[in-house]
Amino acid sequence: MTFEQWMRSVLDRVEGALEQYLPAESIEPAKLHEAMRYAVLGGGKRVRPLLCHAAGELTGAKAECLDAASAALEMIHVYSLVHDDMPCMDDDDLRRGKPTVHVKYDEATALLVGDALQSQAFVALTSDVFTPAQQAALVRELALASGSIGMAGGQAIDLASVGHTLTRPQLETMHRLKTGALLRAAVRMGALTGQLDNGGPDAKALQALDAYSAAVGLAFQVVDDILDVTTDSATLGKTAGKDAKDGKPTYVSIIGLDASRTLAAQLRSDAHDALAPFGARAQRLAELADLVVNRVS
Ligand code: GRG
Repeated sequence: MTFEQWMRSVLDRVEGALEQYLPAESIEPAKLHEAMRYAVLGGGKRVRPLLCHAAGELTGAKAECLDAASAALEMIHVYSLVHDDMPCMDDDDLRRGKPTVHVKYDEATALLVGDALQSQAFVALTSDVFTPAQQAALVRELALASGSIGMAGGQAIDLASVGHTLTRPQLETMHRLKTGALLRAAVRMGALTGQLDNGGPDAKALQALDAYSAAVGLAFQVVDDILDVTTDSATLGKTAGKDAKDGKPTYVSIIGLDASRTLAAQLRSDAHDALAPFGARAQRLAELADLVVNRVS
């Protein structure tokens, strides 16, 4: 199977899983469920589900478990986007090429969409496709990655940094939490699902996967900063040039465009190196590192 065919089949599965784990619009409160589905379905690159599936395939996880874990990861990710776009945070009106949730609906609905998606993610993780041990491990992994020592903490640092200069290590810490933690969780949750099936996690393999995730997570952010200044809003599906306009420190503002491109290439190579212990079995993860660095939106 080519990488494109593999991606297509995973993306189809993930779309089906999101359909399955999101409450139907016919269920009351219908407007909230409609808005949750508007936010989640039919858009986005689904990078976290792809990482989860690739890592799970490496450790022999069941596809239906990876679908549920992927749905949970994507719901947490979309909750963060919906809240991040609200006027009290980034105040953006375009996301995934569509009006943001508070523009399409209203602010109270956007707040509730994020809240409810967060809860629904944990409903998916406690579905009966998982054993009780898997449920506990996955819930802990996702809760830690999305809370104050993960994504929400990174967002707090981000908001506090507007208009200030950050050092490169400070910028790195912010991104490690804000975007890196959930990307890392995607890889770990995929891997843990398989390893728990096969009788316990392998610490060495998880260490190698963490090194891979650290490189991919940072590369994702460096590329995001590059695209923010080199690509138009229509291609990005979100407002381009927003970081500079908002006075946000970025890799481009701190080290410049050329050095940012060099850094992204270095991180791609670091990600590949981290996968060496797995050999050809890690092919999909390696291809995903390439995708993250070469993406144009
Ligand atoms: C509100 C608790 C809370 C957290 C928000 C992740 C985040 C924290 C905000 C997103 C803002 C942002 C643009 C971050 C830069 C990197 C990033 C996460 C981009 C969006 O993720 P993609 O590119 O989006 O994976 P798609 O739409 O493809 O899923």
